[in-house]
Amino acid sequence: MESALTARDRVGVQDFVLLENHTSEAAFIENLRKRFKENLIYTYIGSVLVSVNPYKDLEIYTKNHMERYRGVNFYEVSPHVYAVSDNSYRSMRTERKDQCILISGESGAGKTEASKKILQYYAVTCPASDQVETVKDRLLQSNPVLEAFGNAKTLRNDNSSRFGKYMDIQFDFKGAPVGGHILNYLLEKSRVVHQNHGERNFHIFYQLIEGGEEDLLRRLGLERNPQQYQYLVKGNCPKVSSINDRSDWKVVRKALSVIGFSEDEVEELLNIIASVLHLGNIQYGGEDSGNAYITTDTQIKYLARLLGVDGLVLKEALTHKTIIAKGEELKSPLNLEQASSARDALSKAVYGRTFTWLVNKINVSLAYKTYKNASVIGLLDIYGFEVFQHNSFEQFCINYCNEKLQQLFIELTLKSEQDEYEAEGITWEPVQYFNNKIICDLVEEKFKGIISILDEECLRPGDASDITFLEKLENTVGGHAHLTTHKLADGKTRKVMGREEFRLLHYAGEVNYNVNGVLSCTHSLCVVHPQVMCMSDNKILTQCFDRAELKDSKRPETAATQFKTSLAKLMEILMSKEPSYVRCIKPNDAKQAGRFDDVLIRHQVKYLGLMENLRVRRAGFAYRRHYETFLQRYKSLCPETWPSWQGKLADGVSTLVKHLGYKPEEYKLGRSKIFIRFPKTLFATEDALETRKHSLASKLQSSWKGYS
Ligand code: AOV
Ligand code: MG
Repeated sequence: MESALTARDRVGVQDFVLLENHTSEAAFIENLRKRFKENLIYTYIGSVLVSVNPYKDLEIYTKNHMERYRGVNFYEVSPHVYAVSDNSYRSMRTERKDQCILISGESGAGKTEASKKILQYYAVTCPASDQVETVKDRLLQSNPVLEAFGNAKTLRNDNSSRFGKYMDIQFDFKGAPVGGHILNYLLEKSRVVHQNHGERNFHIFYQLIEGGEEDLLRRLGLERNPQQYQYLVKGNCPKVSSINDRSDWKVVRKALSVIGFSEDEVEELLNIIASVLHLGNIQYGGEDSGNAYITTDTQIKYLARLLGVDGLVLKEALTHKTIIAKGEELKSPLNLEQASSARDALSKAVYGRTFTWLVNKINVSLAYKTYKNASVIGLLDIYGFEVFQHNSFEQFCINYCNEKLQQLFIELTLKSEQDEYEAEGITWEPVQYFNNKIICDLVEEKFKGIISILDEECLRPGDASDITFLEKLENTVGGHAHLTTHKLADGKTRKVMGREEFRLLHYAGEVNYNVNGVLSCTHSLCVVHPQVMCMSDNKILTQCFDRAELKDSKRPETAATQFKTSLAKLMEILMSKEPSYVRCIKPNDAKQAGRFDDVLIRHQVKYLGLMENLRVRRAGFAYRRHYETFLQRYKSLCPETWPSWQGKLADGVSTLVKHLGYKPEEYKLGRSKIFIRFPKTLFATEDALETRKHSLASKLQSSWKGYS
């Protein structure tokens, strides 16, 4: 049998705090690599779980595995996302404190997969009743539905989340999951009308076209060929080898009915999806400078039928703009370019609002009657940090969201660590962090943050444009250490950057953002669309486009401010709960199994602040354990504590470590835990335990031989 020492050589340590050289980044990466090679994708830093995406299915998510982690102490089993799930669950039950699990990492690192594993763990291991079975099913089935409508293939990830998601799982007093609630954050709507090369629109479009039954497609006026649709051809990537749209379609259809969608509702939902495709195929005639007219009447006919609106009214809305002045409606014709963007704006609005409707509908189906008495575990799975060749307003929001999450991580890990040392009465030295608050402030500060400046330009009447926004940015925050524009201080221009770009130095790296279209992106919808859409016969659309909105003359909030406000609320929710962390790492950019790209991984280790995290965790003491746990595990090594210790736990531990020969400088006894300074001390004890087990086993064997 392999000794504990050689096993450590081969598979590394399962908690980074046990590394001999804990300040060495090289040692950190080496440990990750060793484990990754052995398919050990999980490693702890104390209680933080680090996960490396294996890009292949591992046999570690079976029911047996789940059982192994159920009710077992964190450190007694190998690191796993189930251990984190179980730990949160038990804290919720025993300490009666709401929990949250925060999953972070860049696009493609494995956040969504981790969140699904956690949900599955609860669905399988938590107590259940008949009614609970339905809730469990609905919780699980909400995933394929939301992914169909809110995920898409990007260059970074074949199943990339294009919306942020925070999900509360509610448990009753018996610890059974009884309900849930989902908050969604800013869907990347621009994808509905445009995709970068090599990317796709949202999965649902392809699923419907590939998987939809013949008569369904006929009713919707769709052909079974994605290439026919302008909104699906921009990325030139209709098929993805890792995705089976046809079978996914079946999964989604089934999920919709498990969640409780009626046949009528599904029909109306699909009418909307088909309408978006028809909208995309509307073509205009007319000169650039002249008035646009619609040349594709078939599309209008389908749209009128599917949406239940009058064809002429729709045509008018797609070629004219309506201004209400002094209570009177004034209509003026649009030119070609304006008309196309009016069409695209309508498509984005329809899709975006339908998505929100979908989330609300799922929430109704997950609602738990006596929510107030429930305990909660919140799961946060957002879109990860991403950089593309072309980054727009939406990437800006996605990356800003990641900044906020990193900020939360910094504040909470630092704080909770400090609290623990204080609570246990142990002195320690604070560790220096790179604090990304400076970047969060640059984005969100009142009056001089980027969002404030954007708002100002959005709401300013007159000549405001994307470029005046950029100029204002230059004038207000041009000198900021984390922001660059193409203008240099001496008036010259920077070659590496376009005229329409600004660059942010994020905690995770540099990103150039293009301001082209940013103003129209953040502006609210012009009034004509709600007007047409509330006339629709489609019940979903009448719920999405409310007549009341037409009367509301208040200045609408911009999309940027709405996003900022919703993030602030999210941070409040998370702060009110006890957090656990899963830090996901992407091993390579090729989405390939077995490839461990050093440079890429080192970069992530750096910006996720894992080394600092480790240093804080090690500040003084590598390891800590509750007296009870420590005694339970090692009591067999000391005749005085074995088989059971009668006195106080602290005295038992004290007796045990003295017997083991721990020197006073090697450990400290806190109020409820023992703190061990060096990993080697614990290793020696682990090895002693191993040796004892072996000698017991061989004694047992030889005594059996005596009988035979
Ligand atoms: P993300 O959520 O972090 O990216 P995903 O969770 O979607 O990333 O993971 C991307 C892909 O990696 C998945 O589709 C799987 O193929 C694979 N993968 C991830 N985790 C595992 C695992 N534990 N076991 C096997 N395969 C895995 V984004 O949503 O783009 O930020 O916005
Ligand atoms: Mg995701």
